[in-house]
Amino acid sequence: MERRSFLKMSAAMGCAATVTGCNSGSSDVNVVPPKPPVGDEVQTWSSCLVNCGSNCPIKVFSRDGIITRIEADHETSDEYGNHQIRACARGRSLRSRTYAPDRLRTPMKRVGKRGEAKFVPISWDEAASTIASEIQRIASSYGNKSILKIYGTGAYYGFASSACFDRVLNLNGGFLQFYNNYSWAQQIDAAAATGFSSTSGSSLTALYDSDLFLGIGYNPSEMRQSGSGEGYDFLKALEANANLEVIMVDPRYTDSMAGKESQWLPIRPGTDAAFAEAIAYEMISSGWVDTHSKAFLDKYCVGFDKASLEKLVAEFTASGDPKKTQYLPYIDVEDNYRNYILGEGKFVDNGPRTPAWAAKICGISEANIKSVASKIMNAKAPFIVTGAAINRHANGEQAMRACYMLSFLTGKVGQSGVSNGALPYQGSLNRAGMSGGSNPVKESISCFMWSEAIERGHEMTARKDGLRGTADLDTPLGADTKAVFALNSNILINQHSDCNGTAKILEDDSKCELIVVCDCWMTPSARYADILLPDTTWLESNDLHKQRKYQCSTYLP
Ligand SMILES: Nc1nc2c(c(=O)[nH]1)N[C@H]1C(S)=C(S)[C@@H](COP(=O)(O)OP(=O)(O)OC[C@H]3O[C@@H](n4cnc5c(=O)[nH]c(N)nc54)[C@H](O)[C@@H]3O)O[C@H]1N2
Ligand SMILES: Nc1nc2c(c(=O)[nH]1)N[C@H]1C(S)=C(S)[C@@H](COP(=O)(O)OP(=O)(O)OC[C@H]3O[C@@H](n4cnc5c(=O)[nH]c(N)nc54)[C@H](O)[C@@H]3O)O[C@H]1N2
Ligand SMILES: [Mo]
Repeated sequence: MERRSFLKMSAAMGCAATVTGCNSGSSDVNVVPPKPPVGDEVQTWSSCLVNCGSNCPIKVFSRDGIITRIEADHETSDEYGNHQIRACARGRSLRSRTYAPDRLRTPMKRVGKRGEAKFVPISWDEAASTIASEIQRIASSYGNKSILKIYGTGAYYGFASSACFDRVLNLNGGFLQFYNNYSWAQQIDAAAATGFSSTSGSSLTALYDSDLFLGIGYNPSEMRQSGSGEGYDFLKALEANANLEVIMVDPRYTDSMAGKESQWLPIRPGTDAAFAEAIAYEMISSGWVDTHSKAFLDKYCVGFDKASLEKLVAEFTASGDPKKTQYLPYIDVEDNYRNYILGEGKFVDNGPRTPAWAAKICGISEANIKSVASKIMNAKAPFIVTGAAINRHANGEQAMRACYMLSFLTGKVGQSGVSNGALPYQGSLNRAGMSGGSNPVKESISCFMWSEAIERGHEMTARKDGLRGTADLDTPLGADTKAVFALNSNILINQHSDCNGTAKILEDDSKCELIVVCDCWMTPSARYADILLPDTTWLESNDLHKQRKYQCSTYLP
């Protein structure tokens, strides 16, 4: 009901009441319509499902099906460890989000050129039958590998969630899948190459026993803000350990600092590898590694120096195991970390990774780099974390690996108060959902390759393009992407790289012939839809979620 008509109606009702009052006792009294009873306010539990991943529990109050207010959790007496899982501003504003006036309300189809955002409303029946006939046409003309559902993190529930559309597309013979994610792709591979998983660092409670924290692009107070996130755990650890020295390396001065840091080192974005390598140079060239951590490196690591690689070659050769001997031709004992950092052997032309060399690249002074290096060497229990921002740059994999090395160079990984360099454990509520069925198409492309797949999907292979699920590395996929489903995703234009280049690819509707977008709002990506579907938000849909008592127990460190 619009506010104006509401006011008119209440004015009319007020008048009626007055008239009734005047006529009380007369026989006309019953002509006044009875007021509809106002329902009681009821409270239900839901959770905030924005993709910080914390999934905070939320109390939703409503009356007659209309949300009246939102409250965050305050069910416990709030000792840390059994604390209230208070949502951040995003969780608390879910009522405004749900009732936002710019919500999409009806299915629409494109009438202008692709990207012009000229749409007309259509019925759900027309939307459904158009999508049905288009995916059948495209599958039979180009094959099911030409249909792709791209990455999207706006909703993990309900209509746009994987399950519903996966099911439809699977029943149509399947669709090309993607692997990996925009958040962590490079760091996942960098961590695997270093020997662990990218989110398997020590829990933040280990900070209680540490004397030095080095956060490189680490910002839990902004990325995991609520009571269930590491922002709070980080704060509590700093409170509990007053002796902890906190050094933050970030181009921005962030909420994770805000006076809590001992030192902020602003760095040029994308240059962390140079910073880390110069620290490694200090640790190795000073002889500190030889005296303090060489035994650890010899025992647990491979590739630090020539001797460790020679040992590996001898071991592989002696084993006679083809699974190992197949790698022998690729092992170059000169190609080792120590040579690389010191600029020796085959790396003479690179030169040594000195602080003077790095300072010019990363913008942190030589003196500050040397000081961080000596703090790491002198710390009893250094806790080093490299945040995922470092991986979201060109060559992010190598930058992550460079930073991860610092923890191993200390030789203290595994000791109390020390971490391995990876992100601390991130707790979150498990969400239940229905199954999308099984997909007959087994090939998958990297989540980032979808715009390439529109241009030259037919020639992509495992060897050249990282295609997965094919037996032969050189077998081409054989299909360009002809249909794209962007569900709860703003990746088409906003969140991918090279927006203008991507827009050009999408504008040509002879390349990708069908774009379906499902969102709650008109976004840059939604403008490129052929069929645009409005979605409910999660407070408007029924789903399976756990009760608070179960949710909270999953968060506790
Ligand atoms: N330039 C740049 N690009 C980036 C990043 C960056 O830092 N900088 N970060 C990368 C990372 S880590 C990620 S995870 C991705 C995120 O990229 P996306 O996965 O695209 O995430 P969002 O843009 O948060 O949300 C996607 C869409 O979901 C919609 N949405 C919200 N609620 C609902 C709902 O209930 N139903 C439906 N159907 N839609 C809904 C939103 O309106 C939004 O358009 O971006 C990546 N791209
Ligand atoms: N409030 C909020 N929280 C979120 C999200 C959100 O959209 N809003 N998105 C969620 C998602 S999907 C993800 S993947 C995570 C991402 O969370 P993070 O991976 O932590 O990503 P960012 O917040 O982009 O970056 C972390 C910090 O790194 C800094 N930084 C950026 N580039 C560099 C660099 O080159 N070097 C160094 N040293 N620092 C750098 C940034 O200034 C920032 O303070 O956050 C999640 N949480
Ligand atoms: Mo992300």
